[in-house]
Amino acid sequence: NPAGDVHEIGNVKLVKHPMPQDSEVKQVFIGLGSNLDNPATQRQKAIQTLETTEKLSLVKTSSLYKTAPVGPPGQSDYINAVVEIHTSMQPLELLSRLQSIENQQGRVRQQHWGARTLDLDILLYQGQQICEPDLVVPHPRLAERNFVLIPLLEITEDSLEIPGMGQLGKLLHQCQDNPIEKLAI
Ligand code: A4P
Ligand code: MG
Repeated sequence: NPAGDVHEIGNVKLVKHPMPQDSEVKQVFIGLGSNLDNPATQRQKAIQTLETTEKLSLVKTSSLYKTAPVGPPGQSDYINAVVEIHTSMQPLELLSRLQSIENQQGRVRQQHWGARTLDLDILLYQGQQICEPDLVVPHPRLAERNFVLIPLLEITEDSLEIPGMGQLGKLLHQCQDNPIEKLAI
């Protein structure tokens, strides 16, 4: 029955409609990175904004990690963290919401992999693989980056399956060591 399951109780008909796909809540992990303009404050502001964003709820937040920069030399250390959210936003809608949060916090795109006030990357979206011009999920460089894998492991588990890449614990084992320090705050 395309209109949903029909159950009859006495002479009362109950129709159970399937939830429309778009309103389903998805489990998503987001990577935060900042190395400009007081990174710890940037991360705090970003989390506050996420907490008050519609169609999104914050589930878990990793510790802050101080990490050595990957990319152009001469940049300051980064602060990295990972958060788990539940959202009913579709992937591209979420991406554009995250980009507007980046812009709101003064993100200026200059150099590829260059210094930034705030970078919000979609690491994982409900176990899905997405390959669109503006969005690739899982984040393609996730497995090379201990500053993503370590905070992700802190709020998940070794056995987490990264679609197309393998288990989180194994990826971390194979990943190159880049200086990283867990902060007590
Ligand atoms: N895009 C595609 N897939 C995604 C995704 N899964 N999540 C597109 C977010 N965006 C995604 O990103 C460029 C474009 O990627 C976006 O327009 C979006 O459509 P951007 O944030 O504008 O530019 P970017 O961040 O400079 O480029 P990119 O390639 O995303 O850089 P990465 O890979 O994020 O690296 N070192 C340390 N220690 N810690 C860091 O956090 N981050 C970077 C940036 C370099 N070095 C670092 C760190
Ligand atoms: Mg980015």
